[in-house]
Amino acid sequence: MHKNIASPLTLALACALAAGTAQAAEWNMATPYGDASFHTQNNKQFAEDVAEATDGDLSINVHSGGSLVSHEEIKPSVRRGTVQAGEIFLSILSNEHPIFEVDTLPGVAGSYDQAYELWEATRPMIAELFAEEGLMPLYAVAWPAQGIYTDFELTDEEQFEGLRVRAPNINTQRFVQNLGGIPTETEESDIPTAFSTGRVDAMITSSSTGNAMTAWDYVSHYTEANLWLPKNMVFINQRAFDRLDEATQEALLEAAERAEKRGWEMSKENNQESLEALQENGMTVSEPNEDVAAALQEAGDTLFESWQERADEATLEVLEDYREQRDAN
Ligand code: PCA
Repeated sequence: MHKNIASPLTLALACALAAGTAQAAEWNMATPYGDASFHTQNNKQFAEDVAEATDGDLSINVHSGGSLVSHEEIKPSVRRGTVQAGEIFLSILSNEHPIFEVDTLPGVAGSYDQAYELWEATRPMIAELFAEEGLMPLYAVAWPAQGIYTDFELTDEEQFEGLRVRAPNINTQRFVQNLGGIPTETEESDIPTAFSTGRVDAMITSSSTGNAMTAWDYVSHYTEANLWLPKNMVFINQRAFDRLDEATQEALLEAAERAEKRGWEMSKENNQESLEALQENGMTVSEPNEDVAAALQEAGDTLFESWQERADEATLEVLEDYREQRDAN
């Protein structure tokens, strides 16, 4: 009889073991971008860093290419907590708040340094909005500047007339419209199908996405329009974070900080590599001529004005502060 009654010591040991196992957490991270993307490579490195720093107490499985949930379902899923971490193209949230589209506005941040300053200036507001939904941003990384892919040499603004252009978000669609083109929003992973089925003639995206999606199969020219440097942001479910012990939380935040730094460097390097890859595969890469540059400027000005009309006071102020600081540097 006695044998079946656990001694206090055995009980204590069992509790300790149970607590030990409960501590080891396994998270899923959903991203819409494929394995060829430097963002995905950075996220995988982040997951490795976390596993190593926590001795396996927190492991994060990165599900790339929209394989876990679709792009638009990533934020809702992380909010519900069915997925613990996610990465999105921040400006797909433009319908929710104008702060989410400031990184797809022309004339705001045209270099990596400025894009990073813009992130620092907007981060508090973005973090606050995410916190209201029980979400916590971890890091954001810019894509290389956006340019224009066509299957002809872009020399003249008239060429935009009626051109069906793939765009990654609403603001870029507005921009295409301002140029006289017909925009279609298409996920990165759907780019090859959009071209092969003849749904689009051209696209706006970065050197990186052009390279990852083998743009040379569909188009011949890349015009480095240097429109803007939009960002991806990685964020997590706050409750999932709160369930981690303090040391694990710290390790996670520390790895996130490193991922952000590394990501911006990777973006710069990937831009160079991608521009080379485009050319090696027979594409012509050039800067816009005067006529095209003037048309882009005009379409950009209209875009910026319409954003200003949509934006509330607090958001305008954040942008104004950023611009003052930028111009003082
Ligand atoms: N690549 C992503 C977002 C911006 C970019 O450079 C895309 O085109 O979908």
